[in-house]
Order: sequence, then C-alpha cells, then structure tokens
Amino acid sequence: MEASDKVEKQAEAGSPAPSFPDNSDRWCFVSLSEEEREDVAAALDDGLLKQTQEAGVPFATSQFFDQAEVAEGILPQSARSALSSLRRGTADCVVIRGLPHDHIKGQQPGEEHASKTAPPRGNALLSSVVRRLGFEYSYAKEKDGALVHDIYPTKAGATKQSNESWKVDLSLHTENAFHPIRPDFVVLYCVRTPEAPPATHLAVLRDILPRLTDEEVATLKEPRFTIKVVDSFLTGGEENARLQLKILDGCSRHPVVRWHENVRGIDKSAENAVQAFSAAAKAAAQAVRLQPGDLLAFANETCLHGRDKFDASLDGSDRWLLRSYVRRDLTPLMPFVLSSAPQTIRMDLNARAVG
Ligand SMILES: O=C(O)CCC(=O)C(=O)O
Ligand SMILES: [Fe+2]
Repeated sequence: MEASDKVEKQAEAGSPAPSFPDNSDRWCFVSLSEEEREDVAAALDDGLLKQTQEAGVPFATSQFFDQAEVAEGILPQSARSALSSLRRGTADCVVIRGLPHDHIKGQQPGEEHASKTAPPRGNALLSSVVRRLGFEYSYAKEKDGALVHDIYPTKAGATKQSNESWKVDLSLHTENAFHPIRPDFVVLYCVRTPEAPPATHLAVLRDILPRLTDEEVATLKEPRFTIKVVDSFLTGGEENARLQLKILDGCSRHPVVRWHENVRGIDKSAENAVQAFSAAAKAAAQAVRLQPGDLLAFANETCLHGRDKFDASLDGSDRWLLRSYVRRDLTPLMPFVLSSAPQTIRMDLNARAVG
C-alpha cells in the first residue's frame, strides 16, 4: 500500500518538497483484510485470551506479556515483517490498521469501580507487538508503574502538555525526553475514538534534518540546551528543574533526537536553532487518525509524535488508547529496579536509585 494512501499530508508542509530525500521507506503501513482480521480475532478469543483467563493471568503483567509472546497466529505476516523492520532500525514508524478491537462503552478507563474492564483484545495485541520489539517496562512515577497505560482525556490534564490533554494540541515530542532511560519504542493501540478522531502527528528525524542548515544541525549537536523535567519526577520538591541536553546525537548513518517544546537554548544562537528545529519538525510531520483496532509503533529516538486537540465529554465515552514503553534490553534498568518489580524504574533527578 502506498504511504500516501494511508497518511494525510499536513496542510502546506507535509508533502516533501522535491529537493528533500524520499524517506517513505522509513514508514511501514499495514492494513489487515477482513479475513485476516477474523483470523486474528479467532486466535485471540479462542487461544491467548481463553488460556490466560482460564489460568488466571491478569492483563498488563509480565506473565501476560510472556503468554502473548509465545501465542500462535496473533499477528499476520505483513505486521510481523513491518515490526521486524522497526526493530532492525530500517524503519522508524509502523502503522497497523484494522486489527480486531473491543467494544467498551460507558467506562472511563482510569476509574476504579467494580465493573472496570480492561480491553482484552487490546491488551493481547499490544502485548504481542511489544514482545516483537523487546520488553515492556515502566516508571514508578508514571501511571503508578503500570506496564500498560490507559491514555484518555481528563479534567485535570485538559490544557497540559500531557497525554491527558484534549483542549489543546499536544505538541511534537519524543517520549520522556528529559529522562536518562527512555523507551526505544512506544506502542499505542486505539480502543475508542470520537466520531471526529484527532490526528496523531509523526515526524521522522530523517525528514526533519534536510530542512535545517548545516550550522543549525551542528549547534543542535552541542550540549547548549536545557529541558524541563515533568512535575511527577520532581521527588525532592525541586522547582522548575531543568536538565542539560543535546537535541541531536548519534552518527550520520543513525542520527537520534530528544525533543520537547519546553527545550530552551542557553544563548541566542542555540535558541535560534531550537526555533528552526521546531519549525522543521512541524513541516516534516505527517498525520494518522487512529481508529479502534489501529496500532502505532515508533522508534522514540528517530521519530517525534504529537496529537491534535479533540472533543471530550468525560462521561466514559471518550477517546482511549493503550500504551506501552519498550526497551530492546532491560539490563540498563537493573540498578534502578526492585526485585519485586524488576521492570519499573525508580530513579531520582540525579539518576540515583530510589526505593
Ligand atoms: O494521543 C496520542 O495520539 C499520543 C499521545 C502521546 O503523546 C503519548 O501517549 O505518548
Ligand atoms: Fe507521547
């Protein structure tokens, strides 16, 4: 399937000007046929989900991920092949359309009430995709250390630059850019969306770099920037903590990025480079409107993401995504985890382990 069939180009800017390289091979688009969707639904409902339910394995646990990894017939070949490209590093972003989904209405995902139901198919598919890319992990400070995050609009988060926002656009960013240990991959699965689904925006670094001058790129590689630490990480009551960072790193064959709109330059030319990078990222971004059963997986050091504002009623019918963070290798986490929760990072601002 042609990339242009599946991605809306952003007004005026999304379509690469002829002088920019064609990076469409960095994107993988997979769309399931009706038959494939039915096969996957049967493999989930009669296989993995039945077995795990009978064995009493709860969703969002390592045991459930283990079962999802070895279950047969969950993902079609086209999806497995796309995820393999992402894992290998030859693609930055995978969009899988038309997976089976759950029909859950009248439930605000975060609400702790008796009838709370986690989406079974969503959990199974997310877990299966995660284990094709690596291993799930979490942060004690983020969503209480959950290995699967419910992403939904909230009253408190309405206007924040947070996954809970809905009254404002969530601007382009890399996930947990401030943190010393960041996800290699982020996986998002859409459970529910409003009638007018918001666009999730993705910008691959290879499309951003050609829009910058050599001088700007050189500046962005220097440690002349600071990034704000998210409030939940300020365990010691530090105010407005900022950490030093380089926006660009890596080598010419594999450039990598850390980015958030709160990044600031420490002097005028660094600040100009921030503005140039922000404009180039917006110009390079492409939009995907996730529908129930659509899944997005991207490499967090080579791909930025964001999302438009959207309507929410906060009545249990709003947009709902499942999200997991993935590392290829969990061993760098080991100094910062407890044996009782070996996939959950507990670290303070100075990168020291905290109980
Ligand atoms: O809602 C979306 O489409 C993406 C939100 C986001 O940035 C995230 O969950 O990390
Ligand atoms: Fe994000």
